[in-house]
Amino acid sequence: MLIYPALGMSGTFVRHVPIGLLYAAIGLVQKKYDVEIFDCRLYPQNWREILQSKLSEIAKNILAVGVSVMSGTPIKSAIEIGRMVKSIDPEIINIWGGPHATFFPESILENNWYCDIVVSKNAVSSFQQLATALLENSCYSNIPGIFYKHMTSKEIRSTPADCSTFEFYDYREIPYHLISDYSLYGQLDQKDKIIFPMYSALGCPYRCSFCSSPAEYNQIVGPKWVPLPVKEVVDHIAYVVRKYRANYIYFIDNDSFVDLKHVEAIMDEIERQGIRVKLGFRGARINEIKKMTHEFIEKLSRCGTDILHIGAESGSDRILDLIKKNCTVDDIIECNRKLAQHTKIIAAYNFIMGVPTETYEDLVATKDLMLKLIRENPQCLIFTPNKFRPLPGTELFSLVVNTWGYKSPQTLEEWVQVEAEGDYSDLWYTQKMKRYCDLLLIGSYFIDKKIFKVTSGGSLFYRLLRLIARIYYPIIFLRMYFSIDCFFIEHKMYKLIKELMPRFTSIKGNT
Ligand code: B12
Ligand code: SF4
Repeated sequence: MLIYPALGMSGTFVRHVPIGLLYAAIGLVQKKYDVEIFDCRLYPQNWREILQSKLSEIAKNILAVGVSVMSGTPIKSAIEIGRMVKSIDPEIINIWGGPHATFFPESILENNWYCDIVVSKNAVSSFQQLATALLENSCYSNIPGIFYKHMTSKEIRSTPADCSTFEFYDYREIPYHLISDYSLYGQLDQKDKIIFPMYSALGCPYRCSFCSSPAEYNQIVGPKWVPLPVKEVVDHIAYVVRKYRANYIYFIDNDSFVDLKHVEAIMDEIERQGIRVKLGFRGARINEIKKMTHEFIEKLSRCGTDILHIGAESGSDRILDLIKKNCTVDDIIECNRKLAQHTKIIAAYNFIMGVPTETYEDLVATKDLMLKLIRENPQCLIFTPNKFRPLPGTELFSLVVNTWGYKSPQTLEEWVQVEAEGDYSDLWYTQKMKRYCDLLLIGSYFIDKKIFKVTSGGSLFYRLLRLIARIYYPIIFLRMYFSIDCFFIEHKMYKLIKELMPRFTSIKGNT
């Protein structure tokens, strides 16, 4: 049984198809093993009871439970799942995979009795070999990318993963049939959207100093960014449109626009095949948008693109330089003006805050940039800024270790706190900066009036949110404009709401 855990605040608004689990299942389905997927996010209020009874019912037939784990809040529910599984039947093997397992496998096994094996990195083939070894009761210690505790010594042992190539599977191998109802997935209250996440390219050639990708692709032999064959991408789109009535494709590439000709060829093929579908891209950089012509953007728009997630990151040239974004603040402004002319495409900006050496003035510059982007492109979105987290293997990690003696979280419980919206503050945050980060966080929810742009307000939940946004907008605008972060009771209220929110779901208006 493969399980997707409950997520934190971001999971309240976005619930995309758990393709990490579908990919992990590829090798198992090839071998004709029985695989079932359980997605805790579908039952926000009572996933524990439902899972408990399901597991109890079929415990004797379960060889292993596999959980997909991202860093942060998902770890909390993954721990609960592990404990539940072991309390039902200690013989069931509990395996963790996913991004946290890939980046920090040891943190999962140390001092934890509820997880037996971790599968890191290119997981499809390793997971298949592991399942076979477990079924045949044979040794799994030589399978690449596996971490486990030695039976007697309890020492953590591992076999290096083979990371010299990207893991690529033909779309026909993805076992989409393991999910019975795709209409349960989506985002916000966008009821009519059937969203399918998909790759158009793998890897990333850039070296942003805060990001885990450069370390992740370090061992790849050859190019660090590989575009998938155009025909394969578009046939994949046509397949999910035809078979699962998908009407929205989210390209989850780290970066889709390294080679503009590749994207253009995909658009041409979509037009040639006459596929009617909306498209979203989550990986776009300013230096790439700078190269886009109006004709190129028009083609994106004509073929259905309605959103580009763009890494703007900071309003300070010094910080942009430090994090290696290959762009200046003026470039960001110029690109925003260019995109503003294409009204069907929303420019959605990501920001990062709390970067080491960032000053209060840098944060104010970021706020000024946010306001300018909205002023000059009223339809743009400002995503909630990510709080900088030092990830081992990144360039900035060495800086914070050497300068501030930073130690990364050691236990899983500590990793739970490492959330983009978390309340943790690192050694280089002054109280003044921390307060300002809180202002930017709360401000980002309201300042672009996103609730009116991306939701229909059809359900009670979203009608209420819209009302709150309408009343609060003038207050947060003044706070941001004049940088007033004192008596910030809104942040305290936000923290309270954040605790309660994940118990409910507001996806597609179901609360
Ligand atoms: C879509 C997405 C989301 C979605 C959630 C996904 C969903 N199903 O709804 C949303 C929007 C909610 C989200 C939120 C966040 N995300 Co996100 N997200 C992604 C994204 C773009 C795609 C994930 C995906 O589907 N990948 C495709 C699948 C095939 O890959 P995969 O999940 O890694 O699965 C493979 C292996 O990990 C493994 N595997 C997966 N599960 C399992 C289970 C078992 C048992 C086994 C054996 C193997 C296995 O098998 C697969 C094939 O090898 C990735 C970037 C990327 N391109 O991967 C970031 C990424 C996963 N996110 C990231 C981050 C930082 C975040 C946020 C903190 C961002 C934020 N500002 O809030 C939040 C955190 C959420 C939380 N803590 O609750 C980081 C990971 C950080 C980490 N250490 O966990 C990534 C890698 C982006 C990056 N480079 O920084 N995210
Ligand atoms: S932030 Fe984006 S562009 Fe930069 S290295 Fe990471 S994945 Fe690549």
